[in-house]
Amino acid sequence: MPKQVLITGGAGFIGSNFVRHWCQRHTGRVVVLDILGYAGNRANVADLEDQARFRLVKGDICDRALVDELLTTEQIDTVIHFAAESHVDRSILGPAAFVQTNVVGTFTLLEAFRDRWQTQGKPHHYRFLHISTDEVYGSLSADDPAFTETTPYAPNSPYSASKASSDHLARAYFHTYGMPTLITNCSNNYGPYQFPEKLIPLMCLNIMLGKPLPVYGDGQNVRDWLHVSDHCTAIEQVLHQAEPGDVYNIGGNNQVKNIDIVYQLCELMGEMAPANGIELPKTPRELITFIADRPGHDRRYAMDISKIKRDLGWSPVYNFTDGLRQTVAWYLTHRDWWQPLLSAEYQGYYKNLYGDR
Ligand code: NAD
Ligand code: TDX
Repeated sequence: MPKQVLITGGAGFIGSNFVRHWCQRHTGRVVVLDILGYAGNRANVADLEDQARFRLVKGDICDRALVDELLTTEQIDTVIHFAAESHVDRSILGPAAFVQTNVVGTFTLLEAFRDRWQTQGKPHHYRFLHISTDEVYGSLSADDPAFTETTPYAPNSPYSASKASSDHLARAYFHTYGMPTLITNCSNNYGPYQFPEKLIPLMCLNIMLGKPLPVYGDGQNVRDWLHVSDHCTAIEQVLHQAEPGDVYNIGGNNQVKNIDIVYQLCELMGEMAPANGIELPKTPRELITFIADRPGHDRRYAMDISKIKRDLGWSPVYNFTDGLRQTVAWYLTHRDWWQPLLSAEYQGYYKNLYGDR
């Protein structure tokens, strides 16, 4: 029997990539619940809207009545929960929204799902997959081993603290009620449709626009980068193969320093922009600007992915250089997607975040 899925946050970056991935491989109802705020964009799923089995609902995961109604009328048996406030810098400026959506919103979904699962007689095939992050484990120094599923939580930003709280709730619903929750903790994603507040798309756009490339601190912070398509296959496998209550780390085995990514993007843009008929206003490397560090900036993340490899047979397939090249090509050829995000509607948002730079 095909799964009837509710995908929260499905018009954001990873969610929309996942919805497309899922629709190409599975039949059954697909309902997306997204508030369509600054990071949620109807255009991200526009190509799916003509499918009768697909429905995009604009709404808040904190709205219990709406969530109840969707779970019931759409006969949902599987929730894949991406919806979140996702940007660390914004969580430093305004943590309240992170507690509301990431903690209260996740709690609302868990309660609504528990109600439905219980009234339906606790069917064995029901699943609640909570999508989380490597940031809940805190920061590594250069020589520390990578995070495993048993590394103690040590979140350092309001974002990661709110994600950690929601992970604990998802875990508790399995242990207390036996509800079939699953948790995945993934490293930094990159790829098409990422909102240009995050490192890679921000640098791509600023190179095209001739604006400074703001690098925090000394640029030596390390992230473990994974192509969003690899994240989608991991989530799909966890959903199909994992046991209720399982937790899986997902990552790219691909640790890169921020400054090295910026250098690579400068090089790729310099090479690929002219081939796409785009004249860059300035030499990309000259735009690199070191700025004051992000408060509480985690130094290094790295994921140990041996558990998901061993149990589920999942491994990332993208090579970082190819993935970055594909991503740069996407931003070069999708000005119609990102140009509206620079409009007056968003100007206040960027100004709050980056001042006048
Ligand atoms: P995103 O900001 O692009 O997307 C989040 C989506 O959630 C947006 O479409 C937004 O409109 C929606 N949303 C926000 N508040 C909502 C609310 N109250 N009700 C309904 N919808 C709401 O973020 P993303 O990068 O796609 O991240 C998706 C998930 O993956 C998040 O849970 C994030 O913590 C997690 N994650 C992200 C990364 C990464 O590198 N981007 C890595 C690991 C985990
Ligand atoms: O302008 C910038 N300059 C800069 O040096 C930005 C936006 C970022 N950076 C640095 C900060 C980080 O060390 O680049 C690194 C990556 O930054 P982000 O893209 O903001 O990602 P990060 O803070 O690592 O968090 C991301 O990965 C884990 C996602 O935003 C989270 O949602 C996810 O959970």
